[in-house]
Amino acid sequence: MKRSPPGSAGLNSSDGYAANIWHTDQTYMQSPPDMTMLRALVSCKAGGDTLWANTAVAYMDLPGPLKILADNLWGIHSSTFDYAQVFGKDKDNKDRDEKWLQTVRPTVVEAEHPVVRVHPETGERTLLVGSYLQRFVGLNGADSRHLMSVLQDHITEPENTVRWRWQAGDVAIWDNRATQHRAITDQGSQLRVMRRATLAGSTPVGIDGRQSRARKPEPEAQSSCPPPQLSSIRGAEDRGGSTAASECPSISAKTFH
Ligand SMILES: O=C(O)CCC(=O)C(=O)O
Ligand SMILES: [Fe+2]
Repeated sequence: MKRSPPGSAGLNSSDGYAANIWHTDQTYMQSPPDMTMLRALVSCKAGGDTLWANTAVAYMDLPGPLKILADNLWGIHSSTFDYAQVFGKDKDNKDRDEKWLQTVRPTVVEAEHPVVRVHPETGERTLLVGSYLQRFVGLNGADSRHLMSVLQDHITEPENTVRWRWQAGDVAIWDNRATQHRAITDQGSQLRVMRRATLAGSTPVGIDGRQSRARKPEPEAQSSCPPPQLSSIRGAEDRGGSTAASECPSISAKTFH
């Protein structure tokens, strides 16, 4: 199984970008991170909470016909989608967003995943969609968007979420194989500074045993990436830099959402 490189990065509200659309981290990778850790360095007096949704319970609670539909779907996830372009502070500044995207994601990375993933440790079925999903295999963009919002609505039902109000020093660790999350950017001009790190991930497997596959870059190019070095997380955080070789798809400190 291919494993993605781990990474670490800082998130500073003064940069004007926030991860404020529901997503599972880095699903454009063939092997998205298994776990993400987020630590608050500077928290807000009010606002700036984070929400998580349980994608295993969401699948379990789907009505039968929707389960059958989801069981048979695969999704194409792409790094070209960037939530910050939609909800960034300066959302009309396309030039700046384009440049930012070029810097943090110079390589377009795409992967095909089963919509229903079998959790490698618990055996639960989880829904693998989120904001990097561009379309479903065999469906056009319009149909994909409708269907995606049906699934997302189930995933993000309030009963299926938890919300954390951050205090400086808090650390959250989540299973990226069974959750989605998003920031709530209601802190106004208050500073919010976070540090994050991801752990290398395993390749998702669908209910029929088929594994996710890389679409871009070509699988050969991806396989030349070095194996993950968990010990490099700390060093990268200190440098504010990347843990992966520059030609590898999961490249820069700001790509890891
Ligand atoms: O800033 C947040 O609350 C969420 C950040 C996020 O999406 C992540 O660290 O993966
Ligand atoms: Fe994220």
